[in-house]
Amino acid sequence: MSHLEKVFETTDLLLRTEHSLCPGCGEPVALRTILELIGELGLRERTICVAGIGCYTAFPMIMDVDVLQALHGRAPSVATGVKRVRPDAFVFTMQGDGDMVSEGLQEVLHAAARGEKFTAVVFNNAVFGETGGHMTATTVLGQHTKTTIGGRDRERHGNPIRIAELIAQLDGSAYVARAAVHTPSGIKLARQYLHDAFRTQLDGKGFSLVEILTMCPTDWFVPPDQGPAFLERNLVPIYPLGVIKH
Ligand SMILES: Cc1ncc(C[n+]2csc(CCOP(=O)(O)OP(=O)(O)O)c2C)c(N)n1
Ligand code: SF4
Ligand SMILES: [Mg+2]
Repeated sequence: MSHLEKVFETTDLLLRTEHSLCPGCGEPVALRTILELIGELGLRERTICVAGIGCYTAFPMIMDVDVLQALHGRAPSVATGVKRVRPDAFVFTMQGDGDMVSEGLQEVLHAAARGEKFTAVVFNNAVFGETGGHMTATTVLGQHTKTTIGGRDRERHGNPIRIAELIAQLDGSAYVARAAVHTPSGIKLARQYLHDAFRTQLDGKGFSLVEILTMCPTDWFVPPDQGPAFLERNLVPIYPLGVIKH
């Protein structure tokens, strides 16, 4: 094991520290936080992740927990089936804003309204990252993407959707929070919110969702080290961090 691996090794549920995502991407940070918690809560043998399709679809290769691959946007329905058949399992979905909010919005709304007892995790980077950076339903007004070259325009493209607030309105949701992984204190809060969402599921209280704002420097057209500042400046004002429902 190299010195670098020792420094970054925080959980043996992460099989390797190398990944195929871009430098400065926020999704690997979010993944590590999730896996650390699963290890600490002793959920390793009981965990089933249902993955959507986006850059994070590369993660099952480096996660030492069971993963089912869902079609675009359909992870909440697959997770519903898994949790109903295996109520003893710890089930979480891993989706992006494109997958959850653009492609599969009805899936997550209905799962939340039904009060399905799994945890939905959504990495919101406000773009379809994997396919080259097109606008999603969460792209903020003024944001430049491959399909909103002049910036997202309210008249032409509509307003962004705040998925966490939407889910919080539904009676079946028991815990909803929004975090970000662009600063050390942000990661600490993300960890706390994920912990509380996981506990909600373990206590059988209903549907839980944690939205995690993640950096996508590649499709924000900024250098990797500018990602956190871009997130703070452009995403946090539209998507305020904190617990929305508990
Ligand atoms: C050319 C092309 N168009 C569309 C798709 C379908 N597709 C796969 S991943 C993806 C983007 C998912 O975006 P998101 O869930 O936000 O994840 P991110 O990549 O941003 O992490 C889309 C649209 C595809 N695979 N290839
Ligand atoms: S395109 Fe964006 S979300 Fe995808 S790996 Fe690169 S930085 Fe991460
Ligand atoms: Mg995305």
